[in-house]
Amino acid sequence: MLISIIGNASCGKTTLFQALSGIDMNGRDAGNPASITTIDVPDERLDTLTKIFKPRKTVYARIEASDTAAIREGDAKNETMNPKMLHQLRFSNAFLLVLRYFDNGYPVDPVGDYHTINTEFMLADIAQIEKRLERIACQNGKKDNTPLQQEKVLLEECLSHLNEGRPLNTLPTIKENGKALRSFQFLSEKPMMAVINYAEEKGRDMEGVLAEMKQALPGNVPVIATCAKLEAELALVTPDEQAGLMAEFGITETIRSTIIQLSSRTLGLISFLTVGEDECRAWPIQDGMSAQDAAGTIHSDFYDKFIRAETVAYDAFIEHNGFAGCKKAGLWRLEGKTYIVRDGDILTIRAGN
Ligand SMILES: Nc1nc2c(ncn2[C@@H]2O[C@H](COP(=O)(O)OP(=O)(O)O)[C@@H](O)[C@H]2O)c(=O)[nH]1
Ligand SMILES: [Mg+2]
Repeated sequence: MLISIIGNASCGKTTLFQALSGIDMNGRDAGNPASITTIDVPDERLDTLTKIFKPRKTVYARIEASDTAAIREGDAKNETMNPKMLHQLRFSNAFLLVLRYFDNGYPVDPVGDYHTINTEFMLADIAQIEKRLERIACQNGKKDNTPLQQEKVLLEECLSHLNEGRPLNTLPTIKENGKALRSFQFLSEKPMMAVINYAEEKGRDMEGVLAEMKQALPGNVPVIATCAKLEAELALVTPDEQAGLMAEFGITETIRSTIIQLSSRTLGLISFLTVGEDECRAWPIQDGMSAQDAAGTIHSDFYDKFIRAETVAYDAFIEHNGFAGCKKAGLWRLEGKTYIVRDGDILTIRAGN
């Protein structure tokens, strides 16, 4: 799962990247699309299982976060978006939009900044759809082709939605026809989270600002607030110093932790767990995934040759002291292909040879 940090110039993207990654970005190539970090998702269940199984390796669910260059008004129309960056944006799973709320000499206008970027994304999608529709029109002249016709109908629906100034993540057709349209990687289809980046003033009450932003931005864009500059410093100091600074500034949870949780929610992710002496691991999957699909995330062979998933809920495993206790209590199950995996299921996949 890749989350790209986006925003306009000097809104604090690289500063927030430092807060998330703990990498000192001072003097580094700001906005280099290659600035990418892997974040382990903390999981107390996995910590407990690690104590029990003492495996050689513990692997947490992971999220990747990436810094990007600024997106400017006119980028889509003028095709001035760096192709490497556009490629990275298209392959992101979600966006973390930084909205500047500190004074840097330019007017503070977070809602306007949101609309600027949202508009660029919609224009980029419009350009992509129009190109594709032109190609379909050329091919269609030759012979009637039903899949192409269906694609055309879908794309025209997307286009008219965009032409009304609405991003594709508000179009129900997109969800229903996700597979047919996935290869386009539309920018305005991807989930967006907004981070209000405010100046470091001690004890500043951001609740009012947050409430105002939640009103002003679309309902499907969750909004959080932070002082990225302060958080970027927190990410580089020792845990003791961090605790001291957090107390001094009244920060109860780091932005890193808030963003990890918000990203998992926004992406609809849950984790199933695998255990053993070799490895204990959390596997992030989309909520609603079947046991066979979940098995496929471990190995494609597990998908192809899936037989059953031995399944125990984490809570039951703890309460009944392991697999044997769960078997006795009737809480050890053999689930088939279509079983919908739940968050915290401990799975052992049985597959054929
Ligand atoms: N006052 C204040 N300045 C910030 C904050 N976050 C970033 N800045 C400053 O804004 C400038 C641009 O930040 P940077 O992270 O490089 O922005 P980017 O262009 O979006 O990557 C730098 O001088 C930062 O120190 C903040 O929370 N408060
Ligand atoms: Mg930058």
